[in-house]
Amino acid sequence: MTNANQLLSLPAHELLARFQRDGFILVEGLFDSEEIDLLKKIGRADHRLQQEAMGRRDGEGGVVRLTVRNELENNIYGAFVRCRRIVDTMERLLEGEVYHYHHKMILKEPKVGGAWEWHQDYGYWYDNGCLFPYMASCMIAVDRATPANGCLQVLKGSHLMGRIDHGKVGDQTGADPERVAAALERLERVDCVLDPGSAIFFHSNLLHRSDQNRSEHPRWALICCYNAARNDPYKESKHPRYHQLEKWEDSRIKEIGRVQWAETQRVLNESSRVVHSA
Ligand SMILES: O=C(O)CCC(=O)C(=O)O
Repeated sequence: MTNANQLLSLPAHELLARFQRDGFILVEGLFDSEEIDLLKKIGRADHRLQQEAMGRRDGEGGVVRLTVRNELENNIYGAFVRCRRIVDTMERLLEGEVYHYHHKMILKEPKVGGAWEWHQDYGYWYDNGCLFPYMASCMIAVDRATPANGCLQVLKGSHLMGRIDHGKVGDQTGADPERVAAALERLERVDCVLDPGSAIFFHSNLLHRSDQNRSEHPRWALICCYNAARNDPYKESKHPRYHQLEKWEDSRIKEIGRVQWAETQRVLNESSRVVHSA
């Protein structure tokens, strides 16, 4: 695993060569403890985030829950999506300007969090008018992710297979099981064990999945998804066409997060005072 300093100082061609060979880059400690604590505290207290979460049945009797957003607000989620640490890296990996395609919080709760079938993100995004797989995501661990709580699993090098046909599995769309089985015999499966604040950048054609969360521990993750500006979709779809992404300095995460957390606490205290005095 690369640590954040090594990542930022790697020559562009080395980083790119690794991404092109494996289809992913794991980065330890991309965000520090204050940054990730703010994201966790704000997310856990965010009723709107949780109310707007949608459930998708997983075909194994579980349900995955996630909140997907196309819009960026002046809040901590927006600060992560816009931060240079992610966006500049994405631009190195996708070899040019990127824009925000969407972001999502995965809410994999203890005991009930559902599984994800093997899929490629481009298996879904292909239908959105994106001609090329010049798309990638950065998944940031909010909680520690391990095999026990259903961490992400990836099939190293599988992005080189190109886009695989996808079909329905439960409410999800999964990659053709016959090709996945053959790939599993040939490629290395990697469990992405991540501490809070660590992250994985991954190619949109990389096969990935995760198990249900049968543990006592939540496994939340923020996934920021980008498309290359030169891959502007040829038609409207549920995710946006090209629009310029305003990049923010990394320091904005703490600045905005501290203010948002103070406001969140004020509202929480206010409502607990109302409940107690009722
Ligand atoms: O969180 C996970 O386990 C997988 C999420 C995922 O694959 C996705 O959102 O496309």
